[in-house]
Amino acid sequence: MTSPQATTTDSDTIVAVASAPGRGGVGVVRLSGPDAIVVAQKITRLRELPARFANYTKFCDVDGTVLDSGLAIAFPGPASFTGEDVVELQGHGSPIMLDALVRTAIKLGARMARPGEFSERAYLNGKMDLAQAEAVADLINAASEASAKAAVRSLQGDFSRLMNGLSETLVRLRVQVEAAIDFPDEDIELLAAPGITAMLADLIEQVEQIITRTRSGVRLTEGARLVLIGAPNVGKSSVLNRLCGEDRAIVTDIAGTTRDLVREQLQLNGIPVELIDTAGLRDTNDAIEAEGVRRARAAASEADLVLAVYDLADPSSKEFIENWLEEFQTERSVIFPTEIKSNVIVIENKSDLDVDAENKGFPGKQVLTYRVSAKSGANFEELTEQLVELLTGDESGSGIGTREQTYSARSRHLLALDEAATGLVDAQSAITEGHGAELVAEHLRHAQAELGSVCGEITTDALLGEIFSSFCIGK
Ligand SMILES: Nc1nc2c(ncn2[C@@H]2O[C@H](COP(=O)(O)OP(=O)(O)OP(=O)(O)O)[C@@H](O)[C@H]2O)c(=O)[nH]1
Ligand SMILES: [Mg+2]
Repeated sequence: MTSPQATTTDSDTIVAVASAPGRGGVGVVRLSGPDAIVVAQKITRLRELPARFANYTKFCDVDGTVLDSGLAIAFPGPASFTGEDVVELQGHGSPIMLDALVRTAIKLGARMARPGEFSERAYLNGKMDLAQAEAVADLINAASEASAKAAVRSLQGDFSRLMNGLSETLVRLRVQVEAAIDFPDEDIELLAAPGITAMLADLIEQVEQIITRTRSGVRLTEGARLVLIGAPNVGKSSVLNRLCGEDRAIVTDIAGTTRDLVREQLQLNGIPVELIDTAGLRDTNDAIEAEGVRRARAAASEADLVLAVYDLADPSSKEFIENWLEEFQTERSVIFPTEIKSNVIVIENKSDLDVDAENKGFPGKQVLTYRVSAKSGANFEELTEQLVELLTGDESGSGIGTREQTYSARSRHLLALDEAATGLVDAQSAITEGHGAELVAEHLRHAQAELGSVCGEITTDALLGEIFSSFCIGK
């Protein structure tokens, strides 16, 4: 575990309901800080709270009124979640009583915890690094079992260990490069030595491999938004129903059936996905349908992946997609210059019909096509794998989340890794182009700072605030 740059200086004792909002069999109030045990002793009226022992007790208000009864468990620091003195009061899961307990703790000197403050203190006290603290929140928010398992792996430090391994190799490389700075007459030759160039090349390869794995992790954690688009009546709603395994959207043979966006949450081999069905795109005088078409276009422009559907038996619907692709790719290329190919998949639907041979394929278009029948379900398993592969970059889209090495990650981590890769590649070019050690060292320093920001060795208060404020209260 890496040691964080600061320990908590906050001497407040914080309190919050740690169990889920609403009613439950059991509800937990958590206290952390220097006065946690004293406050809990006053609430429980117990003279002693032996460490890690489940004390069955009453919980009282400051005036002695009994609010509830339950278990009080003390975890004296540093052997606690936050590293500080922590007490958990486990009462009955009545939201009213839990609130009353929190108010009592506040009257006794504690203050209400901010969202994520328990995890933030755990991080600041070196109980876990930043990527692990984020995994706590990702575990709580996980939308699929695969996402939850991946978050547990990150929480246990799988991702952090990889990052720390990279960081250590980079430190060893930097030692050599920084040493060359002291020999300004020979630094260029020193840097071009095979020891350094091979180490750098190896490091770049490692970072790239980790980027690929991290991308899958980000998908598992953050999910993806998929949007179905196409001419009316091509079978978009039928495709949505097939992928959901349920009749969620209305299907009829009337063109213009779907008007508004239909959103469904589902999992594609463990990846949490929001799939959005849209109104068939066409020019129309119907004000309601026109609004639907506008919404469809807007949804497509914000999608992680667009599923452009056409009807194999209807050449005009294919032509429609061809024209739409031109327009869409131009629009997207401005925002995502490198992603054009991977964010659209063309679905050739109604393969069960006797289709015209001429109507097959997209000659000259660099776009992935997939042939299915929403009616018979033909090819849907393969389509799902293909979608997962497109979303994660993982070639065996079959079970990304079930694999042992998949850990959870966030876009923030991916951006930092990309920046680190850029720093390393820049250092490599600087060596090849015969620049001095100063410049090479500067690129490597940049890469190190980016790697360090993932686990939180190098962070700013603003970044910490942003990360922990998205947690729930009590965590
Ligand atoms: N033969 C065959 N018919 C299909 C298939 N998929 C959909 N259909 C039929 O095509 C018609 C239109 O299907 P929808 O799913 O409503 O099409 P849509 O693209 O959502 O249509 P709009 O909402 O009007 O834009 C219905 O009669 C479906 O039963 C398929 O794979 N094979
Ligand atoms: Mg529809």
